[in-house]
Amino acid sequence: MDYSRIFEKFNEKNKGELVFQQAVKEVLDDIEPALEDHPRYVQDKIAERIVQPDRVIMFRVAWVDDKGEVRVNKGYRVQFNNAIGPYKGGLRFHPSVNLGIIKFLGFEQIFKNALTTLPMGGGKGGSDFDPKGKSDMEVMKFCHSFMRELYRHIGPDIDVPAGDIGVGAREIGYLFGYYKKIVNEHTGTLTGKGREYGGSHIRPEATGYGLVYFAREMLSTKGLDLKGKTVAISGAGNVAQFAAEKVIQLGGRVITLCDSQSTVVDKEGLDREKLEYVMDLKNKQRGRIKEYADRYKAECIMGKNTWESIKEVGIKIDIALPCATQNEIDSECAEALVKNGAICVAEGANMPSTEGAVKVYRENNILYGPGKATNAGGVAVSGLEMSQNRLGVVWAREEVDEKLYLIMKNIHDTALLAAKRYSNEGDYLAGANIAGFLKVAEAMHAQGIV
Ligand code: NDP
Ligand code: 2IT
Repeated sequence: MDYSRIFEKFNEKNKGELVFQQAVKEVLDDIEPALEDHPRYVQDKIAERIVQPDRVIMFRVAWVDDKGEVRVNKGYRVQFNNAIGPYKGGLRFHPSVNLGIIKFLGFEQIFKNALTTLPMGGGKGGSDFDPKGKSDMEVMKFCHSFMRELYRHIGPDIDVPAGDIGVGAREIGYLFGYYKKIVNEHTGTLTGKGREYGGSHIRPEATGYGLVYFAREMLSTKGLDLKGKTVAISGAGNVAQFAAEKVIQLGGRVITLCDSQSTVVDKEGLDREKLEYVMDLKNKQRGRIKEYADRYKAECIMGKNTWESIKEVGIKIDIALPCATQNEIDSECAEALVKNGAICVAEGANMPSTEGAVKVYRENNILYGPGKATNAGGVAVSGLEMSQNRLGVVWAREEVDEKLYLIMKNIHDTALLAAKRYSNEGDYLAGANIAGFLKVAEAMHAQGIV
């Protein structure tokens, strides 16, 4: 079987969609030994089929801004694969969003969701709408217009969207309110809802907490823990905030955060009070992270993300938690991480490391946890939110947190086991790709050629 042919053909058919190509290559590179071991998947052309979305929905989103001017954005929902459950995945609102980005995210989501062990297929959506600088009224009008089209394609057993970059509690509220209004049903068709109207405890915290639970498991395989470790985090949004909270709770020292404008470096480390300030600044005032530096006399590096800052000024760290966006760490930043003492990189963002960066981690035996395993806590608790909505119950905070921890530990152990069987011991990336793929492949095989 010539696997490079599969990728070449895929590339020809998906020209210009570079991040989608990157995500697919990463998976195809790793699953070869697992495919060789399962001739039925080769015969069924599972690899060729899994890289093609079931369905791509694109639509116009027209809305009126506060000045009365008509605005037009693009809307997307990619329903990638529902072999193991309804399509499930977030919505991203960011000016950079295009079809290739949504396809890459939807593709990653298939394997991530499979790893959670919950019955969720893969999907993703979004818009090139930029919530930054918009009033609440404008965000509401946009969300309502977005849902005016999306509602007909989603449902609790069809496709269940949630948040991602630029889509948090406020946006989910507006999206859900409009959905409920037009279908006249109060069902769990979106997750990440407020707790007052069907949301789950721990969903806001889940991605960040889950990430740190996973990092702790990785460290424990080397007899290490988080206590006293210096941690660099990128981003200052949902994932970064709660990753920081859990690191602080477990005795680590968080010294960086960033946004798309600057990085702040606080050598003393964030504490509860400083983190509460960040949460208020970002989630309520919707301000810039450099205001943190002004308030706490921290260093502020303009125009650079956390990793470029570490490369530029040389900051000693033990653990790196990229929690901003795709390809934020390139091979040079990865080299700088190694040089500055990093022993572990665990990804809160989706595909934050370039192919070159991953190569550097592998060559330097860095404990490397890939996003589709390490950030699966968010969608896992979304799955738990769906379960609670279906049952009409509310689980206690402690119960959901315990379930989240067990899911993260299981993903960790599953990835390690698959890596040992089919790839190199300790290669979490290969392990996660293989274990996620095998589950979906078996479901696709069982369901025949559809
Ligand atoms: P948010 O919108 O809450 O926060 C994103 C943060 O990253 C912001 O601080 C943003 O800065 C920063 N950022 C975005 N782009 C860049 C950039 N190019 N350079 C530097 N900083 C940047 O999103 P989330 O925290 O929800 O998502 C972060 C990552 O985690 C994404 O990759 C997402 O796909 C992934 N993820 C999210 C999950 C969730 O449950 N929310 C679950 C699993 C993964 P600014 O405000 O200036 O744009
Ligand atoms: O990338 C992701 O896993 C998310 N943005 C969360 C998806 C979800 O459905 O909760």
